[in-house]
Amino acid sequence: MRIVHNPEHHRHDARHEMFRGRLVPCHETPDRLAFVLEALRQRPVGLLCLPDPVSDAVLAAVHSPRYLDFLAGAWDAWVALDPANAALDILPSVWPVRGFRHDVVPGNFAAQLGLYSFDAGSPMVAGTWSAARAGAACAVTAARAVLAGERSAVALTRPPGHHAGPDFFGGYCFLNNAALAAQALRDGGAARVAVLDVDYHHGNGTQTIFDARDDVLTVSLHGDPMTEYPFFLGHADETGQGAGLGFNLNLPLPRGTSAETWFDTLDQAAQGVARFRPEALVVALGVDTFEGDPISGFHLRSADYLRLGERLARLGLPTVFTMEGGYAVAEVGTNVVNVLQGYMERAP
Ligand code: Q9C
Ligand code: ZN
Repeated sequence: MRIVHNPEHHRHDARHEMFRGRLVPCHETPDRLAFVLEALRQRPVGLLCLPDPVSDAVLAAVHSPRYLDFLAGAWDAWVALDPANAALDILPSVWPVRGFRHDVVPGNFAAQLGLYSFDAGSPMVAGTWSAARAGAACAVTAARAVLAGERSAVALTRPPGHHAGPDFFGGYCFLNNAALAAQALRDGGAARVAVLDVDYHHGNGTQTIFDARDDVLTVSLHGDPMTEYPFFLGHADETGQGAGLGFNLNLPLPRGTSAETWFDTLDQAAQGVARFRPEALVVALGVDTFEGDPISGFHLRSADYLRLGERLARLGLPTVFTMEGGYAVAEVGTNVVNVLQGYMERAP
């Protein structure tokens, strides 16, 4: 197993996210990844390596050029609004809802922020673009390792990616690492690729990116969006659009769902993947399904992540993992490495 880790991740280190009328400390912090690296030092389930750089064209296969330009220039534009902004995180506060124009990019940077985002909980700082871009490189490098014959590879990175769409950020995500890995697998010759998202939250960005395509199946099991973030997508009746009809599977579960029910639902997700007969698999691996997670509501325990890894290996597919959520920081390392160890015990 090749483990591609992001040497720039610590540069994405924001202070506050907006939550119900106040700024609260960020959940998505650099120590999340430090704990995974520490757990890997104690249990070396794979070979650690660094990413190869990624070209603009590779990013543009998933994200719109105007969105990529916006991200690349965001920090400078923020400081240009007011030099005092250099001491503040970037957060949006105005959005173009139904009836507003999305085709005209406003000149005002605060307005651009709203055009390209869907929440005020995903701050950007000076190093966010470097960190996100190096993370995308991890995803593509991991996919290419699998194309070159590795059985499995991991994009061990943050910020996470599965909420980021073709031209928007949110949910702590800026570039969709799982989608970039899936696209790299397609471009490298895999005829059909499945993305299986096991994060607590619906993978809305990945679903949107591949919604009209029949070459990438997207499957997500997650907290029911009626009550859980990201709220506005992730229902069971979303099955794809146009040529992609029948190639999206959502399995929403109520907050409070037990590990037993979650694993039964994982079996349904795995059956959906197997029916598609993919040539490769991308696992969007969030461990915010953990019982101790501060922002989520499922009840998996640390030992359950070994089982999850075994279940994923049983699909018998070349696999790329991308690291998504998980905010019980001290346990994130154990839980992520448990998945990888469980996988390796069955698919060395
Ligand atoms: N005060 C991922 O797991 N809202 N994103 C949380 C908590 C946003 C989660 C509010 C949750 C986003 C990748
Ligand atoms: Zn999540």
